Amino acid sequence: TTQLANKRIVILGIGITGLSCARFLHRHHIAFAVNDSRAMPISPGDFKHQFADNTLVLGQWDQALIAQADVLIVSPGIDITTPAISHAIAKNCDVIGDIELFCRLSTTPIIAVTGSNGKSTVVSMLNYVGNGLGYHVQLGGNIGLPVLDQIDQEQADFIVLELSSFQLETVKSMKPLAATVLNLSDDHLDRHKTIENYGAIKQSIYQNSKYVLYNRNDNATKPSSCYASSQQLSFGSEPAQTGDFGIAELDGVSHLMLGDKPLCTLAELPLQGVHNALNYLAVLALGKCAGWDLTSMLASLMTFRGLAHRCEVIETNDGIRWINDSKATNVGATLAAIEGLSPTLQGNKLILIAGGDGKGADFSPLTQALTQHVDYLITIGKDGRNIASLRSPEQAEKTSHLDSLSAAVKLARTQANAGDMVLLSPACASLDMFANYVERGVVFIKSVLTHKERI
Ligand code: UMA
Ligand code: ADP
Repeated sequence: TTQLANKRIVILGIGITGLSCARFLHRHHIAFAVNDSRAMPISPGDFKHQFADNTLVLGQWDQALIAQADVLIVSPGIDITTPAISHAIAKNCDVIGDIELFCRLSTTPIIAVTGSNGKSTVVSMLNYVGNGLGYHVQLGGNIGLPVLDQIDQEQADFIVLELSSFQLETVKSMKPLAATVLNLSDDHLDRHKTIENYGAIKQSIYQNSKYVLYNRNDNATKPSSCYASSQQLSFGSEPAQTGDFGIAELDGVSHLMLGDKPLCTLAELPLQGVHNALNYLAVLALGKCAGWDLTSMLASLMTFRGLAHRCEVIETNDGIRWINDSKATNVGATLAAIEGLSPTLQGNKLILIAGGDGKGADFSPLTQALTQHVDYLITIGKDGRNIASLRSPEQAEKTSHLDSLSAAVKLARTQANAGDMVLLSPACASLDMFANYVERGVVFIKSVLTHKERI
């Protein structure tokens, strides 16, 4: 931490990340100031209690404070191109995030995961498997565990980092042991503007990584030529070459494969759907890069249950398959849910509840799935009508826009019979109607269960 001594440090944002940065600096007796543009993200009394006489400025960007900073530690949700901030940043100011600070201070080998979808699932599986194998593995980043909260603990064997595009924007000196971009689909374009820009930010995770893992089915994840010095390996949904991971039919049964070596059947894996098969392959490939034993990883993966709000089945006794996929906050996740789950319908109906804040995304990649696999579409939220407009004119009677999620559940209940599936997979962020995707998922579950009690 000597590199921070005598520097004027300003933390922008006092959410989960800002608080962890403040706690870290305070633990190390390094002075700092905090600036948050919202009126009351923390009470001044609480701040003083935790951080003594360090400065707190709330309610607006303090351009004078920002202008005199040597180091600016920016929270991921804050766009530094915001004029009030960008104009104030001095030329020689070191603009970083908590992840960059962690990378400068830690020597723990990093397994770094990004992508539009599957990050939390993949990093949770890696954490589960690595610890199950007897390694001391830490988990941090966008999953909601700020890394600086972990840095002063006993050194781990590995740290698994879930990294968002927002976090990658301020990372400069990370040298991962292994890094992957799982996939790329429209997301966060309200901030990153173009898919090309968003993709380039995601690919920066490959910089200085010993091993680079990409998705053969998604060209945007293939490392651009500037990352050619890393050792590359890949995963994909078709048979793979030696050293790569894939899926192959052996005697009519689908298997996860390493080259021509079968690893296990898809049917025996706890998480179903092609997207989850790819997630398993990514975990096995990253674990292999870390030197973890493949057979032990496979055994461990058999007991990993999925995370809540990701294609999660709600237990009811009404015979309807209610699925909570509230974490589907972009088009790619909803497409994966519809395509992954519709083969299990076996002639029954799929009723989809979608909509919310689309974050500037183009919904048209959903058109085929919405017209061919979805029997009844119920939309909600700010951009719900844009999704509804993708249905064909003949489907107008089986397309409704409603103003609440509980009303959507009620309508779904009138449309569904035993065996049918009702899927909440919004393809949108929840922030126009809910605090976050967790609250949206909880409201959905409660509405489904309340309904059940009335039956
Ligand atoms: N703030 C301002 N002005 C602004 C915007 C924010 O002052 O214009 C302040 C807020 O008042 C608040 C603070 O900044 O006090 C919040 O900072 P933040 O938005 O960076 O949120 P954190 O609480 O620090 O959480 C962040 C990630 N949030 C975002 O990227 C938006 C969390 O990911 C992450 O878990 C956490 O750091 C720990 O790493 C959330 C997320 O939605 C789950 N991520 C996106 C996603 O997964 O799609 C990228
Ligand atoms: P992230 O952390 O990237 O948001 P999650 O594991 O939380 O990823 O899953 C988010 C959403 O994406 C869920 O709806 C989930 O079902 C879906 N999903 C998970 N893995 C994939 C994948 N490999 N491809 C597409 N969608 C996926």
